[in-house]
Amino acid sequence: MGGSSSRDQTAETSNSSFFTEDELKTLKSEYETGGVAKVTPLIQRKINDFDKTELNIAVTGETGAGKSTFINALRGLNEDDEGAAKTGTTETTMEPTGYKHPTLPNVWFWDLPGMGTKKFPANKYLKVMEFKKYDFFIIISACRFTENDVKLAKEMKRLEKNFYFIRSKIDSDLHSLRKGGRKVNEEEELEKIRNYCVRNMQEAGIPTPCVFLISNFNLNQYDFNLLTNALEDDLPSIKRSIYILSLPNLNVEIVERKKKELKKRVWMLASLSGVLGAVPVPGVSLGCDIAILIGGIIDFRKCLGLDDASLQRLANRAEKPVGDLKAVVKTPLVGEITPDIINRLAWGTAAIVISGLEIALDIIPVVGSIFGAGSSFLMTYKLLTGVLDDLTVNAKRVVTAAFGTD
Ligand SMILES: Nc1nc2c(ncn2[C@@H]2O[C@H](COP(=O)(O)OP(=O)(O)O)[C@@H](O)[C@H]2O)c(=O)[nH]1
Ligand SMILES: [Mg+2]
Repeated sequence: MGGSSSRDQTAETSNSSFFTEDELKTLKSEYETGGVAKVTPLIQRKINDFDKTELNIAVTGETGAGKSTFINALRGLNEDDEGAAKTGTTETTMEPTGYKHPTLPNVWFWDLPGMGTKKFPANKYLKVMEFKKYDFFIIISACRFTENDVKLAKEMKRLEKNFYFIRSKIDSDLHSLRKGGRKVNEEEELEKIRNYCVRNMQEAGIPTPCVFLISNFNLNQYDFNLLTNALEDDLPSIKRSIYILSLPNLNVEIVERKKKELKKRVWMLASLSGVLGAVPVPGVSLGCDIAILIGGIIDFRKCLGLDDASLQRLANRAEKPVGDLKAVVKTPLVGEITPDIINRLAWGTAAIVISGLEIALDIIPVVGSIFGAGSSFLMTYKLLTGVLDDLTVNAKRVVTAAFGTD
């Protein structure tokens, strides 16, 4: 990959909990000396970190390269959707333009004008663009990468920023090759384009560039998955989590990856519920905090693209009636969350103590000992795990209905 690969081994562990091994050790020792009162602020601080962390993705390249179209595609937006970036304009602004993620308030995509236009000589560019702010850079080109692209990449390397090259409009390359009914070996042609870009950059002084071939009109094809894997590997743990949740729902693999990240949120919300304790709600006999539970359900369904607005956007992208997607959603969890639905969820949690013990023994004895079996922690954990499973199954059905892959 481009810049320095900074996978933080220590923070990321094999457990699927929200806390790292080190944090769990700290929680345990603090608990032993100071009880729940001492661990509560630690848990709350971690949740705050999670909620506050921003992800800023910069996209740069010459006018017409496909920056705006790519930013829309990453957000699962069509050009005429609300908040979409205008495409096909030749106007270039001097400043980076920020675009919000449709569901995650802390995720921003930045459209940066290409470097080296007359308005924008290289030295001035690097100053104006506030490089520090971005988590990584994507440099897009629709044909060969220019001297300026390379200059920019070298500068990023110097600043230890990760950068990735995208060669866009691959669909139209293949389309041109197929003109007149010519038979084309797609793999071979893609390899040729890749090699051409790589050679082009090697000559300009980047010895091992990684180039991803992409069609902004269909991210499910070509190298988009490889790109997301590379990005994921290079991001530190909390940002990685947010990045995965920000991905458009393109296929069942992405839904599954999101589920894994949301599982950490189950831990987070269960811990929060555990330290806050149970809040009794009239008519619902449930030993946990209902507000946390409902908040979790709403959050999960947004992240999995099951809220109305997300379904509509997906339908637009897939060019299918939204009714076709809604027809495969078979869970009461997408409607209004009523006490009745919560009660139904809680049904069958009589075995809570047993599965509670399983969790405690199997994954983290610490949290088990802090919160105790039958506690608000375990109840929330159990209910949200069920919610997540149910929503994931439905989200997979929806992407399959949208893009017909599985
Ligand atoms: N065929 C094809 N056209 C694309 C692709 N990405 C962008 N375009 C088109 O290229 C033109 C310029 O794209 P735009 O996103 O506005 O480029 P920007 O100036 O870098 O923001 C528009 O007409 C887009 O529809 C792609 O992957 N494939
Ligand atoms: Mg643009």
